[in-house]
Amino acid sequence: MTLTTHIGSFEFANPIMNASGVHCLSAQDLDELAASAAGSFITKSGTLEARVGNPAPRYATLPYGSINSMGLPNKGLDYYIQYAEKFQAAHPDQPFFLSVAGMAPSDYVTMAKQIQASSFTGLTEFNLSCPNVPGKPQVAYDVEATEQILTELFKVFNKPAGIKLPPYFDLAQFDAMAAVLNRFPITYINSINSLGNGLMIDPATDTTLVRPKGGFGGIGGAYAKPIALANVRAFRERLRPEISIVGTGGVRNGRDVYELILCGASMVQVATTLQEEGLGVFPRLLAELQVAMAENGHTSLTDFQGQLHTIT
Ligand code: FMN
Repeated sequence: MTLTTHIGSFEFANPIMNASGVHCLSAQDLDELAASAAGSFITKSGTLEARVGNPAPRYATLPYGSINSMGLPNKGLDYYIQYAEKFQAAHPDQPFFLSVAGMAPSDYVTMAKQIQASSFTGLTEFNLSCPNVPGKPQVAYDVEATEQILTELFKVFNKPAGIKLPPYFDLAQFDAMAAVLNRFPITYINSINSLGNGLMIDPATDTTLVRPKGGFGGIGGAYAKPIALANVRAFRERLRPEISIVGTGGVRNGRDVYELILCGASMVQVATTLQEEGLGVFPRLLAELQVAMAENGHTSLTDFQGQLHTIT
């Protein structure tokens, strides 16, 4: 059985990795991911300046997942570019992902120029979907703003690029966003970011579980799974076949990984379950994925990737 997968021209030994935001803030975190069973890793979304993020409590474990309002705490883009250059030089055969997020539309172009000028040749993920920075909307809910950002970005950037998207809920949104994405030289999309602006209440105190934004926060974990499957499937049906999909959201076991691939994902990311379980989640998910594949008679990911059956 082989678990090899591809995003653009990059090959990975297996399709399971962290999602940006969990176990990826510092060089030590990233080194630990790189040495783990994961097929690749991605950095925390870096912003132009380092950020401390929102006041605590800003993460809570829920019965079926998590709520977070971290507010993009990170060490700043320079830190992650330096890490990426150094790691790449030491491990040229281990491709990985650099995530970046803008505080304003112009930030994306500034960051793209910096990465373009660096020696990093891996995959850059432009996060257009963070729900947790007070006063900043999730850019990719605005089709025109997204198109403008991508237009400016691809004038200065020609390295492999991915776009992290928020969850969409209406087929017209998939049509509109896919039409825009298809016009740009995008290597992959990543669906989905957290379900933005959920609210959870502590029954003992009638109080919100997180402090920022009056308790509103991004929801991850099992709550996100059906939405993630639908987003991966809907984009796979609409995007140019050369644009790969990273499926993120709701992964708790190997069958969840299998289903995201069945919907069209080439790579699968895990946030909440990694946060709850630690790095041991990767060998567990890999073993469970192989069981799910064997049960269905598959020996490689391409045997079933994108081959969801529907009822006719
Ligand atoms: N997504 C990003 O693109 N950039 C981030 O910096 C980021 N930070 C996160 C921090 C935490 C604590 C969590 C739980 C999620 C964060 N996310 C971020 C979203 C995750 O990458 C992921 O898209 C989302 O949680 C859904 O996956 P899950 O169901 O496995 O949690």
